[in-house]
Amino acid sequence: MGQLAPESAIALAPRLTEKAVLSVCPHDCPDTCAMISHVADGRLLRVEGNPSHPYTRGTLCRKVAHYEERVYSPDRLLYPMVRCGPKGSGRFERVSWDHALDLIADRWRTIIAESGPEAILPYSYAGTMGVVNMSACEGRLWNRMGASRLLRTICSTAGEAGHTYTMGWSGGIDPESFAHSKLIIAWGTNLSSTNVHLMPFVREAQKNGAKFVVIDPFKTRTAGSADLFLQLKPGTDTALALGMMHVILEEGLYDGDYVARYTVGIDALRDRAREFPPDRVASITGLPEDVIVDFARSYATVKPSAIRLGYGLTRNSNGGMMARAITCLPALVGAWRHLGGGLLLSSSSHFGWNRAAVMRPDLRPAGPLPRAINMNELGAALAGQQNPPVRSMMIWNCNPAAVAPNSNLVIDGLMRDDLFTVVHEQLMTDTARYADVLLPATSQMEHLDLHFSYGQMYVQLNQPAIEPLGECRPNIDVQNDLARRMGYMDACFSQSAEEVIRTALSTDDPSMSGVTYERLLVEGSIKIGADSSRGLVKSGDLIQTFADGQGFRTPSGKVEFYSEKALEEGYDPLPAYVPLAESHEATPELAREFPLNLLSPASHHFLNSTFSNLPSLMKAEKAPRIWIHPEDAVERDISSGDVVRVHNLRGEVELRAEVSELAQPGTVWSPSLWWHRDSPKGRNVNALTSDLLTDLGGGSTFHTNLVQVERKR
Ligand SMILES: Nc1nc2c(c(=O)[nH]1)N[C@H]1C(S)=C(S)[C@@H](COP(=O)(O)OP(=O)(O)OC[C@H]3O[C@@H](n4cnc5c(=O)[nH]c(N)nc54)[C@H](O)[C@@H]3O)O[C@H]1N2
Ligand SMILES: Nc1nc2c(c(=O)[nH]1)N[C@H]1C(S)=C(S)[C@@H](COP(=O)(O)OP(=O)(O)OC[C@H]3O[C@@H](n4cnc5c(=O)[nH]c(N)nc54)[C@H](O)[C@@H]3O)O[C@H]1N2
Ligand SMILES: [Mo]
Repeated sequence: MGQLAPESAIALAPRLTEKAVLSVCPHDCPDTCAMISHVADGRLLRVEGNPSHPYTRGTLCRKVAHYEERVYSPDRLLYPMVRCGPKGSGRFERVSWDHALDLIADRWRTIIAESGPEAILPYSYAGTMGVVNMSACEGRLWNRMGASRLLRTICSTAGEAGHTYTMGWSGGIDPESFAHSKLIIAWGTNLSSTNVHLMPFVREAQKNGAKFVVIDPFKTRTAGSADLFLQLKPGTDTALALGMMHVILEEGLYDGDYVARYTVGIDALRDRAREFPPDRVASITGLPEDVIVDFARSYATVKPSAIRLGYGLTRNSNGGMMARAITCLPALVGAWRHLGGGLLLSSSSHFGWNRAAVMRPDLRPAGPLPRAINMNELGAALAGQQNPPVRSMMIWNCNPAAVAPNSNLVIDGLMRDDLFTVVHEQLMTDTARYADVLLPATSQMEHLDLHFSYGQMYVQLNQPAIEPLGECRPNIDVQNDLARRMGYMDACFSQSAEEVIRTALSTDDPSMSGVTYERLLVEGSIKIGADSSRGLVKSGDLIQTFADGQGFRTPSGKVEFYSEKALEEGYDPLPAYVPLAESHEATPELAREFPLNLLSPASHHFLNSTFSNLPSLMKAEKAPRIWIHPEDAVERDISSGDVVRVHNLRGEVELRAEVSELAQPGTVWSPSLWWHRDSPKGRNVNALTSDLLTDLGGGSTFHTNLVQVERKR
């Protein structure tokens, strides 16, 4: 009694060295939160959302709120290691950095001499979204080497391609302007889980009388707070959009002046929309006819109206066309005219940073571009008769064993004995287990980086809060070191993180005017577009450019309902509805055996496969689960809590059933993403997902899968 445990004594001692550091959440999320990291005695104590940041507004999501759990996770890798057991066994022994990097460079030199540099495949995505540790590392080394190019298509390219045929680029409105809207539509996006910091702006608008509409095949958390929830059949959004256009055009509710001045192809669009009268759209989407008509009328008449277009819905075989069709709507009704009106898919192309100087495409060897491999087709690329075969991969910022579709095929590839795999990671992930050489990476708390955003309009600087754990090194340092060992002596391979950041900011693009490294050091965060023709300062400014038709970058300079460019590139020049590639309509035989449509969108407590290893968040997410409608459950004798076997021709997984009317009959919903490590039978939902590509943009189709579900006996 009375004796303090040593830890408590430390806890009571004054923390003379406690400091607060300006940080940025680096993860693949539209919010890109401004954080304050509190550090004492060289240790991260806690993080908080920066209260003075206009978009973060002092709150963090549940995942990041205890970031110290992730930084000090027992899964952290601390030293370089080489494999000492069979592939995939997870058995490694510690080596020095010099040994590991020499081994890699030697092996690559041999492969390049025998098979050429295309036999090497860099594989990365957005584990961190920093300019230094993402962007620079995607370009420089691999361009200089002439390695295979990776098409980074897993997330956003289908949406961007569809949006771009209509608008000429993927820019849109400032999310902060949503507060001024009178009608907000979350179309195929689960904002309350995936874009948490937009919700206060939605709530503010609702308080001022706005109606909030959610369009989703599943009744998500977000749908729970909607004034109107449209639970359509999956993959039918283009038909809904065309049905809305039908009503708007037939009833003369469109903005004739805006359409005449700033759009092309209205007559062709009218003809196409005529093919989609409300009764036909009702039978395609499963929505009642009167609901479709009423919704179309509200969309056309309530002003201003803002659409938040999700990347989620575009992960369907017909997802590019969904974005193409939906992006036509705001121009038709003149929504772009008003503050609080328009559409937002992504804000990333508003940031006019010096991409070429960071990525260095000019470093590529002369001659034709190296071959491209679509990251969604990794399994096939590793299995196929490629010429040359992929003999080595370096993987960083990504966990393809867990996140890529058709994971059984991916894992077969990673198991290849003749594949030399280098993984640079923070954690012992599912992918890290297949490495031949495993390198430890610093976390955001341990390195310097610069961040733009795909969901808001601020440039932000992340300053390191603590020293690197163990022997961890940032991506940029490791890649620079590898480049020099390969004999690439270009000056960029000696750049520090700060120099990369200064390079990114060295531009006269008006969106970036006034953004300097020195200011960022002090202020942490600066909104883009001080005197920009394409950016913005106040939430209204960008709108002005779309309002007077200046913001469109198509060949005609207008919103293209009819796209000559799409036609030239082999696509329908108009928005076109095509049923899902795996569906009762398109593949009736497959659907007899596998009658249920599986959607596998983002989960609330994980971020793709990040955070899925942390006990507190695993507990909150409960178990790998699947939601199934009571009708489908009764037929299969399934009750909530039962373990079910879910399978198709690609694989099988075991999940826990949630029998619930949140799902609709014929559609099941299983949020992503648990690690294979923590999934029953060692396989997560991606054992079922398709590696088919989207109609536009070569994107992923994580929601276009037919499966069968049965109770495990
Ligand atoms: N908590 C959390 N936040 C995240 C992520 C995460 O994993 N967890 N991931 C981050 C990343 S990388 C991204 S890209 C974004 C993604 O964020 P979102 O764009 O919100 O994407 P998802 O959650 O995958 O899917 C959104 C919704 O699309 C619905 N959907 C599926 N098919 C269709 C369809 O045919 N039509 C319609 N209308 N809806 C459909 C799904 O039911 C789902 O509710 O979120 C980011 N934020
Ligand atoms: N079934 C299903 N699968 C999906 C999706 C889905 O909706 N359903 N969503 C897809 C989408 S939208 C996306 S964007 C992808 C995302 O897939 P990934 O890009 O693989 O994203 P994460 O799962 O977050 O894994 C990122 C990894 O990067 C590591 N990392 C973080 N920071 C650093 C760093 O500084 N250096 C290094 N070397 N490593 C770092 C993390 O530890 C983590 O293991 O997943 C896709 N997979
Ligand atoms: Mo994503």
